[in-house]
Amino acid sequence: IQASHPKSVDITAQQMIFKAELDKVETVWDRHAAMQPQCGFGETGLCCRVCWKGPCRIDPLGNGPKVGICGATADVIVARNLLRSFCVGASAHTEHARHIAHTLYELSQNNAPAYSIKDEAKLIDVAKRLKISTEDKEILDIAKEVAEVSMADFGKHHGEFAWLNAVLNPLRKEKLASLGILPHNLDSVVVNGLSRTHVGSESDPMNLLLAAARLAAADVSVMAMGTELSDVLFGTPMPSLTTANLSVLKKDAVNIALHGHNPLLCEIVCDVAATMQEEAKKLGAKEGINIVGVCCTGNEMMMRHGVPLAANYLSQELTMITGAVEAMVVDTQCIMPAVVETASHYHTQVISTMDDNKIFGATHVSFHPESAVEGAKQIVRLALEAYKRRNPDKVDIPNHVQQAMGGFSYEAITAVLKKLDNENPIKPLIDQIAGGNIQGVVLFGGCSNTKVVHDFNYVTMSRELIKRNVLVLATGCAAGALAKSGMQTSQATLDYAGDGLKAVLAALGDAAGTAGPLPPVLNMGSCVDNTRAVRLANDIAMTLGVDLDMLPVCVSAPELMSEKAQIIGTWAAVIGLPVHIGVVPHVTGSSLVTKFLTQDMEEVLGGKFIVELDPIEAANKLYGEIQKRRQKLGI
Ligand code: NFS
Ligand code: SF4
Repeated sequence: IQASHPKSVDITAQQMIFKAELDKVETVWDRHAAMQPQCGFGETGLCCRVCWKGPCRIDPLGNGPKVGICGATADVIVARNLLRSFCVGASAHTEHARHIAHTLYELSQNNAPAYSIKDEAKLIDVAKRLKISTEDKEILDIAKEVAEVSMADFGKHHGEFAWLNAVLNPLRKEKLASLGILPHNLDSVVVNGLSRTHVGSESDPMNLLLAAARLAAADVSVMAMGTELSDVLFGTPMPSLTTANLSVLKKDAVNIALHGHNPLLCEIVCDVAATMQEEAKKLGAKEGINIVGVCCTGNEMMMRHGVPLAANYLSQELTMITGAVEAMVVDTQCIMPAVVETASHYHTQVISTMDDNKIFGATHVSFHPESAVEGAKQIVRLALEAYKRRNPDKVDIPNHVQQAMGGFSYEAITAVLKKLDNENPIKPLIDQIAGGNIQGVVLFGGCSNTKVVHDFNYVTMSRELIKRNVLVLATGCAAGALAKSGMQTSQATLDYAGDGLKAVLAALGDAAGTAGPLPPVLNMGSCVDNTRAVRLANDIAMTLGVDLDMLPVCVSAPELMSEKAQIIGTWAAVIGLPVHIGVVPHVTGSSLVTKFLTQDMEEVLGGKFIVELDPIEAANKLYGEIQKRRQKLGI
């Protein structure tokens, strides 16, 4: 099966790729082409730069040295590189969650005036799961305790790992404990992982892989913290209709693209922009200020406020190619350094906001919880200034507005199910799975990657699976791709779903009170929000009295690239799920590591990686895994 375009199947992206050529602006695809052929040592994971005796490289074809200068084998080098990458991915999640927990704490001390507890019920629910008593306590006191227990998890050296207990089901915890890979906190597993990769430290590749599994269990815990505390501060998402793709930019508005990850920034910019609409209109922008999202910040705002999503990772530069973006406001993660160069061809102001994530060439507005409103005002003013410099001749905004429904948090899904069975909301879902109307569930997550035609695998695989009555969940750039391609609409259910799935989604749509069936792809949010799906899966598993390794549930990251996506895929396998990836990971230089990840891991943990580059074949393989698990369950 061939994609309709060599670079992207997002038609608005195709238009802007064409415009980029006319405007003589380089894009990520040009840089990808210039980088070919890519280094075979790097691709196979066989390049070691751990110490300055190196770099050392092992020839994957067996010619030349078989070990590094220190004697490290291919297996050691590959396992060490992998663990290092995972440490970086986990660190990114850790800093994200730490920031939010810290803000919650500051709020409880009245030091963060821009923030408030938007969802008290969620706070109480989180407190309970963290085993914090809430009786007769003021809400701010509960917030303080939740923040303190969360922050303590980062550096805990004894006692309970509170978020791990809240996230992993008891059976999985037992399993990890029996393997000696139950982590005790968040920060030291990362430090431990890094220290083991120092020159002359661990040279047992299997033990390095176990360290990676332990790190992954910590990572899933910290991601849950990030998501759930964000819900407390900004509200738990509920379904709402919005639009997606580059058409969401408006010719007659001051367009501000919010890009990055942490809702701490974008929430306040949204609030402040709402109060500055008149200033924009005075400048001649008839439609005022138009906020759009890019990447996971976009997902966060789409989920909670129905803010339109302009782009996922690979189309981030293309937002500016429209010539209509006044400001690209970024915080951290997945921001291509190239955005500054792209912006320089237009009037776009790139604004960085985090003191520890500066973007070279951008204007920096230092953003802090204590002074968030002032910071946000400054940002919006910079956008208004930029609007005066906009060149109308360079503006060309695609016109293919795509509807999308977002907001399917765990709570939102449970609320719909409650309408069918208030006592036991998970039962109707289990019944449909057991009866076969829903064959299984596939969670799509991860990035976009120039090695894959942008959005193509997501669209192709999801359609293929939906046709076979597999319910699809999505987060991150996967959710973005599937929003932009129309897969988060009632129409997509009518067009693509198999009969069983169609009937279920129609019944759920009735229960939810939506105009038609629920979409066949339920958007669960940003990348960090993957744990929303874990909670749902655990509910199913615990009701059935089994662990996740028995459920007909799979994960797919068919266009992944980042280290965060790598560790997410790893925890999904570590908690017992088959994980498809559509890009060859940098491990093939070690047969031991490759075999562990794709085979042996399944025997020990129940989950494993499936590498398949062809999207139809990948859908077939996941469907096969689902059937295997249905058989094990006897359904
Ligand atoms: Ni997650 Fe991939 Fe980035 Fe979000 Fe997108 S690239 S790992 S999905 S934006 S974090
Ligand atoms: Fe080479 Fe060993 Fe140094 Fe790696 S750690 S660069 S293999 S000498």
